[in-house]
Amino acid sequence: MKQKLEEIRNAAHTTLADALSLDALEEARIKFLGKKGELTAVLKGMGKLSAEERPKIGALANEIRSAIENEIESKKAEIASKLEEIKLKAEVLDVTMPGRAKKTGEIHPLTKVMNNIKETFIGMGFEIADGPEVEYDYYNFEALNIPKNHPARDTQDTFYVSDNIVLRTQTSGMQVRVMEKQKPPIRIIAPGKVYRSDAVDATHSPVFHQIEGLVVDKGVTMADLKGTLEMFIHRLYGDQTKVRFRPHHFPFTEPSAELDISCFKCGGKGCPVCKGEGWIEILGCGMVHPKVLSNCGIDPEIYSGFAFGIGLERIAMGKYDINDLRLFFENDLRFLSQF
Ligand code: 2U9
Repeated sequence: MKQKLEEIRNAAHTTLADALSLDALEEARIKFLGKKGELTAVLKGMGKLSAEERPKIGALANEIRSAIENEIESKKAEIASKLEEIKLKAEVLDVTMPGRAKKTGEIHPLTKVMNNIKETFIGMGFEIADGPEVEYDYYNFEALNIPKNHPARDTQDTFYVSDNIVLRTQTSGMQVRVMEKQKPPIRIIAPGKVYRSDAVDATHSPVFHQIEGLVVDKGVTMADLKGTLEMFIHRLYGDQTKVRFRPHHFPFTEPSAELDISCFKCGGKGCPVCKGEGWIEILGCGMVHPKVLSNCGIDPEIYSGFAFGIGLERIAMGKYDINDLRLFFENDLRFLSQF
């Protein structure tokens, strides 16, 4: 038994000397000192020893146990200090290294133009109306005087979620909702994404942005429409910009017009930007159709109003001299970081 104990002492010493990690130390402790360990197994057999031998072997076993325990403890300290050393080396900070600049995003050019237009109208007393992009056919078409068989449904062909739910083709539905709830005076702009079933090319995208405006009150006339939009254009393009209204047709306004501005590049002389015309089309507008007012619960005999619609991409393309609409949506940082 004495020999067995000495063998355990030697085996434990060799194992511990080779141990390189705290896990290996724990494994060794279980192997030699654990409940089912080798030393314990020897101690369990001590009953068979003579009364003379038992205390001697007992003393030797205790000595070996504490020798192994001490060796484990000192090895533990050694490994821990090595680990600490490795950790410190890995964490060495070179304070002379140049810092890494954090890249922050830019505000998207469309958002910039959108904010600019919003601020201009807020400055004129308009409020912002926000609403759903997934809209009932009724709010997107019917209430706006565009029944099921109307040709305007072709030019505003959209994505149908179901028979009576569409992705909105214009933000007008929001304005219908405001009129249903709120009595005039109403002065709102409805900005946001709109959708049309168009193939992608340099001037078309199935998703684009609009800002529509609506003013309804007693005695609102075409003169209010012209004055408001002229002031808006002057804020956006400068006071030198000339404005003209060309007759047009929209189902939801009567009379309707398109607003052109004198070319911001050549001042009206004619150049490639205005295709030699001297004028650039900016937005559509008109007096709200009496039928649309009554659809929304507003008496057209008492109230009148004007409305307008601005395509944001067209404005941003003109402002930043961009010739391909797709650039707005590709998220190429080389493009986006220019604004
Ligand atoms: C209500 C009544 C009338 C909104 C209007 C336009 C004219 C217009 C186009 C601009 C470029 C659409 O994005 S675009 O293709 N819009 O020309 N929009 S009047 O008229 C309304 C809106 C709401 C209740």
